[in-house]
Amino acid sequence: MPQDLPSFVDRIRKECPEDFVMVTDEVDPAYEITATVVKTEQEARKRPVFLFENVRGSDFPVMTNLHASRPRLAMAMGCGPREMQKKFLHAMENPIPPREVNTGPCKDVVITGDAVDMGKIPQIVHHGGDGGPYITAAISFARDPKTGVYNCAYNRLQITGKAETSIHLTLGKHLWEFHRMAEEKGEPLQVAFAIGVHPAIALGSLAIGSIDEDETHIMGGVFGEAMEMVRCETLDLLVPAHAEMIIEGEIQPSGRVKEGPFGEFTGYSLGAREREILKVTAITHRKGCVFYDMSVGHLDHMLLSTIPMEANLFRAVRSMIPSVTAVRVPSPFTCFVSIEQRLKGQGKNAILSVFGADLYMKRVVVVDQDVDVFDDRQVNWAMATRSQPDRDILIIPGARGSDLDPSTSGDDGFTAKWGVDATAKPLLKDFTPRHHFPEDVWNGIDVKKLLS
Ligand SMILES: Cc1cc2nc3c(=O)[nH]c(=O)nc-3n(C[C@H](O)[C@H](O)[C@H](O)COP(=O)(O)O)c2cc1C
Ligand SMILES: [Mn+2]
Repeated sequence: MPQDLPSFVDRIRKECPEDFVMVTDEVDPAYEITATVVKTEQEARKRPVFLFENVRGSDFPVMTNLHASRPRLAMAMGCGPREMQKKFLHAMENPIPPREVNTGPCKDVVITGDAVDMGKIPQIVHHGGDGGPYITAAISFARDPKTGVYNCAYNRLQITGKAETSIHLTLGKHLWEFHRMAEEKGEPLQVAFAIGVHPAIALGSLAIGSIDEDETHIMGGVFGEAMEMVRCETLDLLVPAHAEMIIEGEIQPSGRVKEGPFGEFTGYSLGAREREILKVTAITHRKGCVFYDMSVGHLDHMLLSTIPMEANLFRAVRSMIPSVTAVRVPSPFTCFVSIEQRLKGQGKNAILSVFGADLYMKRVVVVDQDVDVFDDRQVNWAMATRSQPDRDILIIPGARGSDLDPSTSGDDGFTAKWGVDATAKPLLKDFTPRHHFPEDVWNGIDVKKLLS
């Protein structure tokens, strides 16, 4: 399977031409790209892939919004939109190690030393109030200083100099932990970033699991074959050979730089913070490289990240409750779970499983299997009619969550968490009955005939 972004976009252009929009007029990288995506979704209810050919101040065209459609993501995974969670779980459980190759398109152009200039890449500002231009689609590749195991994640970079950026490391996440280990020894942490990749790589990087789970193997699992990787120019690291662009650098063991404000995925802008510094040592890219920009906080971002999150949460709940039926992450920090509750107490166990499996989760609602977690009305109905707040709400004070949750402001992610056990008590089969009809009456009504 082709492992690059342009081949996948060519498929979209051929198979669903209405899903691709080329903008040839010059656009301003400040606000105009993100605003175009958001206004198109709001006014026309359309979410095409955009290619802005002519971006002021840069030779690179900019692509965005590729991940804003579940059918497109499903196409990249080679399955239907409803099978994505299962397919991703299969990739997590059947990882395929990468294959090192000698070279690849990401090495067409190699820029090192004084020639490195972050000012040459598009200087994209996403929302009003942002502190400056950001790279929002950079996928980090780094190795555990102790075990050598790779970790991958999206980490945003604010361009702060010719060969310098800040980096946002969520407190308590894996790259943050790597950096802590390196910092303790007074050493920089080598990190390479892939920008502009096939969605299989984007999805794999967002796998949630143990620090020992290697996301490059999960990327292979999603591809269904080993991912091809090449050696960096200035670092002892491998990166995807078919990426559009690679940025190589080192997170400094000391010093911080002002980062932000930035319009976060939560829909809020948080103020400026002091963050770690990345010194850029090389930029390599494909000839004719398209610079990918993630429309941060919008569907491009939100749809992409929910599939890996839901797959992991399903795995976690299933390890405790074999009869789990569905898991959904409908909005930031929130999870809905449905279970076929066989024994009293499994509703609460489902809440505990979710909190144990994902740092970001702060609110969990558990319902019975007759409630569709993909229908918010049904979840609300179950909460209102099957739970008693004094009995069924579980509050966990003083835990750790996302440092980007504005309600923990000032405390950077030190948060309470809450779960609602909205399953029927003691068990659904013993609960007061729902509306139903005698089967022969129901089956005897021919709606098609009535309406014809
Ligand atoms: C577009 C996008 C941007 C993100 N930006 C950041 C970021 O700046 N810092 C961060 O720590 N996580 C960010 N994330 C979330 C991480 O990539 C995600 O939590 C990842 O699974 C963490 O990897 P880990 O579990 O291996 O630590 C972003 C995710 C997406 C989809
Ligand atoms: Mn990880």
